[in-house]
Amino acid sequence: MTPPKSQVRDLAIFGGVPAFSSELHVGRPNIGDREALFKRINDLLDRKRLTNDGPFLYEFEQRICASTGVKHCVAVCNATVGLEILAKAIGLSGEVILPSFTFVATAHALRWHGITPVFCDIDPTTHNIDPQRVEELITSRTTGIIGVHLWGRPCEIQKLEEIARRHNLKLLLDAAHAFACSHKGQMIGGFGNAEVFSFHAIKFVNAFEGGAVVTNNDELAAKLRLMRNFGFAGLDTVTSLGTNGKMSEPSAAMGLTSLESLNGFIETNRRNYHLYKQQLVTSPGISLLRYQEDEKCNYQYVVLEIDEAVAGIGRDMLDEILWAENVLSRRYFYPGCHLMEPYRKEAPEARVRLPQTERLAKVVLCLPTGSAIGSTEITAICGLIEFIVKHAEAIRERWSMKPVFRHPLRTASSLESHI
Ligand code: T4K
Repeated sequence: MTPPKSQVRDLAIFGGVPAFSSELHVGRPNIGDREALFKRINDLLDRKRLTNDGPFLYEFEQRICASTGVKHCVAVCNATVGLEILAKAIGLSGEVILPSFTFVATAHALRWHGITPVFCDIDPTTHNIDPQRVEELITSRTTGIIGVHLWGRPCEIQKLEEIARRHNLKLLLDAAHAFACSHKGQMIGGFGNAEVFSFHAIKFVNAFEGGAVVTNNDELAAKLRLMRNFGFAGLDTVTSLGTNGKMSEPSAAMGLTSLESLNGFIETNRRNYHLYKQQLVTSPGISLLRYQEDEKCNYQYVVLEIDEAVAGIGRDMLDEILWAENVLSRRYFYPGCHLMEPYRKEAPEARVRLPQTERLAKVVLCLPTGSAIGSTEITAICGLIEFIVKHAEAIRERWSMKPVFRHPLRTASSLESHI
């Protein structure tokens, strides 16, 4: 790490030495107890059971059921396939209402089946789907609603349940971010008709790649299990359409090992979050998204909102400066699904009803957290942000003179403005 900047020209974007000699990522995976993982890998190799309903898969599913209090867990190869299988198993068709401010997988899982995602605006304070707007979008073709617990903060479940009940719609919850979080004292997992977790590498609990559909509905769970395995109900009996959504034994082994470190991962995230919270107060115009700390939360995202009018610098400029310093911040979930293909071309009119989504997508920035960073890095990142905000005017004046900086991970298209 280099000493703190004293002048604007010390910023790496203007040719100075980057604050960090190696890159800090938002999604550096948490790695639990390697010995425990290696032991499991050895076991599965000795057993020669690599996938297809192995003992680690079974144990992983049992652990998820125990920790969420949900009756059934159907572990899958990733959450996107989990959402796809669930959409099919529960009979979604026609139109389904969901937020645009989410990872594109939520929408793609529907569109993959020929279902039309109807994007709904969000509540700017919660970043979650706005139930008031949902009802306006219901038509005779609507069959369901997908709420997303963005950043692990539960969406307005009761209001969505009530709307779904009144209109006879299915309610699915994309809980990709919300494993180990609770809502009104109840663990996420048992709400709606079913919920879907992600255990992708960058999630705080990972199975390399992985996901799980959880539900209290026996019939739905049985359907999901069949669909995950090509529809096989016996060695050579196929009773329904299916796909290959299975979680492999190495993934389940990693998932189990991650679960054993769950409390440690959450504690690290919580500590990181509070450090950011304490230290960002000296940067006006930079606000940190709050968690409801009287509920269980996993603190896995450090989410900023940049108020350009106050900070003197916009989100994209801040992002570019941080990348030059080797802080690889992320503009999740810019620009919003409705401005990604195929949705952008298929439903250009959606923009009109998504003002909050479009505003938020331009101001949100996620910072690195997890076990790959600690207090030294966080203090340096916060110091850097404070410096940038303090010198915002001088930075803006100098901006047109900066050398062209393009990180290899940032292609021209990732930098272009979609709006
Ligand atoms: N619903 C929601 C709301 C979601 O957020 C997601 C996924 C899904 C559904 C679908 O879940 P899965 O089907 O994936 O289970 C990532 C993840 O791929 C994705 O799982 C996640 N959400 C989304 C928010 O982020 P990218 O495009 O940001 O990943 P990438 O490759 O740029 O990685 C992020 C950073 O992490 C990089 O700076 C590099 C670092 N990294 C990444 C990996 C994979 C590592 O250091 N090591 C690694 O192994 O999408």
